[in-house]
Amino acid sequence: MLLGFFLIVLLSGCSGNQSALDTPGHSADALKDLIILIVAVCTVVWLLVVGFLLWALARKREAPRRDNDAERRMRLSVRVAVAVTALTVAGLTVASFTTTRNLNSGNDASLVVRVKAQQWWWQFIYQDANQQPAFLTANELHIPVNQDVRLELESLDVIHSLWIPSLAGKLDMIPGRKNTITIRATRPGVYRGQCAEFCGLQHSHMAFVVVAEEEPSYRLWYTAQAAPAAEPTVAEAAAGKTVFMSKPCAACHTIRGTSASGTSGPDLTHVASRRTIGAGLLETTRGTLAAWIADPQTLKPGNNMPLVPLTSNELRQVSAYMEELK
Ligand code: HEC
Ligand SMILES: [Cu+2]
Repeated sequence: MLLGFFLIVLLSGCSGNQSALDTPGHSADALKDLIILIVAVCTVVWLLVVGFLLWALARKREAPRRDNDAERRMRLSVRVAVAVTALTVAGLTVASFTTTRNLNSGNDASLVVRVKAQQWWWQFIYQDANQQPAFLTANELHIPVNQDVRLELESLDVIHSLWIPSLAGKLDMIPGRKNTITIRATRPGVYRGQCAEFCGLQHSHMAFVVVAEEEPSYRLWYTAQAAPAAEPTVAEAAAGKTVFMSKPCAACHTIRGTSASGTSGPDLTHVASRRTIGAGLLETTRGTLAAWIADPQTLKPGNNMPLVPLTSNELRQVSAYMEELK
């Protein structure tokens, strides 16, 4: 009963959009096979050891015999045991070496995205065919299914680590260094990525979303993201735009097609098209946008957006503007 309960609790962690055991990703799949192989081998070894231990405990004690036959048998079994152990360890080493070697084989990726990690959010820079930046976005990566995507990983401050358990193993992001990882999703879906290296106060709120989709919908998304921001359609949002441009907001955030061109915060050109704000902290709605702008330091203490004082009218207007940035 109790065992069953623990098993259910344990196994419930095996599926979902952030699981290394539920793997629609090409290299995560290879890693999962490796995990299963190692766990299986270790289970067999453990059962053998415990079996022998129980057998030895239960055995009747005999008077020590010192004949040649018994000694020869003992020597032989020790040799066999050493050989089997060495072979097992060597086998696992080879398996893990070949798996990890094959992980990054996709160097002819059709899509390259530069990823810049910083406390505590992710900037994604989509590269065009000439390897020039096509557009920037944050905390939400879209990829076409069944294609290799090369992520070029950089960090702007401390060491971070990129991990999308459903798609690939993790890789550190080290200041002054460029690491690359190739990911491929084999079925459409929404997966979760997370910083996997403690990087300060809000490390746990440094997540992102990966949306793997069929080529046509990926193309639509790409075209929409590459376009400049939509002009406000209602008066409240238009007033919000004016407020945004006259406050420090514009010094930290870019909204393409406007005079806002700051770079220390996420690009907001299409902020409302993204599923979350605050790097996975809150689902994007008009309400959460307003809550965030009103008091970012209570929602995500220590993050690099200061509280910019606004009147309640200005807050309503700015939130209306943000909500229209689809
Ligand atoms: C000093 C720079 C700075 C100023 C000024 C600033 N922000 Fe930010 N903003 C940031 C940073 C940094 C983040 C990301 C915080 C995080 O997720 O850790 C952010 C996040 C946001 C987000 C969420 C975006 C996302 O995709 O997660 C919105 C919306 C936003 N800011 C709007 C505003 C508005 C509106 C103003 C003006 C009232 C403003 N910001 C002023 C730096 C700034
Ligand atoms: Cu981090």
